[in-house]
Amino acid sequence: MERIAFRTDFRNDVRIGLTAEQKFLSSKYFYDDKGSRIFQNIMQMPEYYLTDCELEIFETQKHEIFEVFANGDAKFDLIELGAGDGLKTKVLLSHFHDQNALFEYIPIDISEEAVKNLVLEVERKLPGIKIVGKVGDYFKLMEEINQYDNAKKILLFLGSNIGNFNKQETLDFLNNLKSVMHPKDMLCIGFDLKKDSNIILKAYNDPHGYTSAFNLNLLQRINNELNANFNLHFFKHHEVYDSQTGTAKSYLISMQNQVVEISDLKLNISFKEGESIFMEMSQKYDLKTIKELADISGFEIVRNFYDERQYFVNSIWKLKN
Ligand code: AVJ
Repeated sequence: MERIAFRTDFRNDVRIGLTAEQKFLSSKYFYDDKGSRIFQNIMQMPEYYLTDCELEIFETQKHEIFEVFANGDAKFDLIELGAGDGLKTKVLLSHFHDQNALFEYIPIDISEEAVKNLVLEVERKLPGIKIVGKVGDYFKLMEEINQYDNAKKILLFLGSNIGNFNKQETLDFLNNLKSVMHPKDMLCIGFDLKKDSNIILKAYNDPHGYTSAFNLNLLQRINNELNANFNLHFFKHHEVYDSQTGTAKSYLISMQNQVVEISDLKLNISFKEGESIFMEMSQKYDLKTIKELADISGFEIVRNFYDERQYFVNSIWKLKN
């Protein structure tokens, strides 16, 4: 396993976010080792349908997916951005392996623990598969990806991770990917689709408390890493979904007037009762938006794979001719 050097902007971003008029923190900081573990709990709850849908797509359509990826030549590198525990990807790996595909799997994740476990799992359960795990921030990984230039590249960005980006970040991200892609390369993106708001709200406001713990863990991380004194009991998780725009948003609401000290930043932050910190957005899409997104960022859709209920799509893109 390799560790990619990356500059962490955590301090700066926390300062900027918590001194803004509408306080905010970036959900990309959710994934320390503890946060990654909580996210694995989220993925296992029945309410979080996204994982089940994508797993269903892979299990039922792995043959077609392989045909599209291989497109005649069975040699490629599979690079996964934000691989996490790689649970869903393993279904594909195992099938590709059975097809005697010549591929290398390069999972990249911000959590060292997650990458270590994934590499061990794959080596144990799928012996013979070439795997090189990398720890790092995939926002800064484009040069890294560029090294894999001998074979065709398949870039995987699964789980609707893209939903965490706002419009501009999405376009920047796609542009960056485009700059490291060649005509034969493909990009497979998981998009969560618009659906009944109750289903979405249940996935992000679960009765088990995992989503709440996931959000609060970022305050704990600020306590640990920047010597702050957030009292996690004084904040409550709150979820909203706008069915018109398809945007789900997570907030932490201050339950009382309070002042939090962040020693390392020499900063006191006051909260009014009811004041919110915007924590995360999870965008939901429709096919029209996905087509437009591909089009304006210079891609074309090769094929879309849906689950039975059409809750989710894995959309496979290549560079526009
Ligand atoms: C990992 C970004 C896809 O937004 O659905 C799950 C993260 N947040 N529950 C999502 C998340 C709250 C998740 N992504």
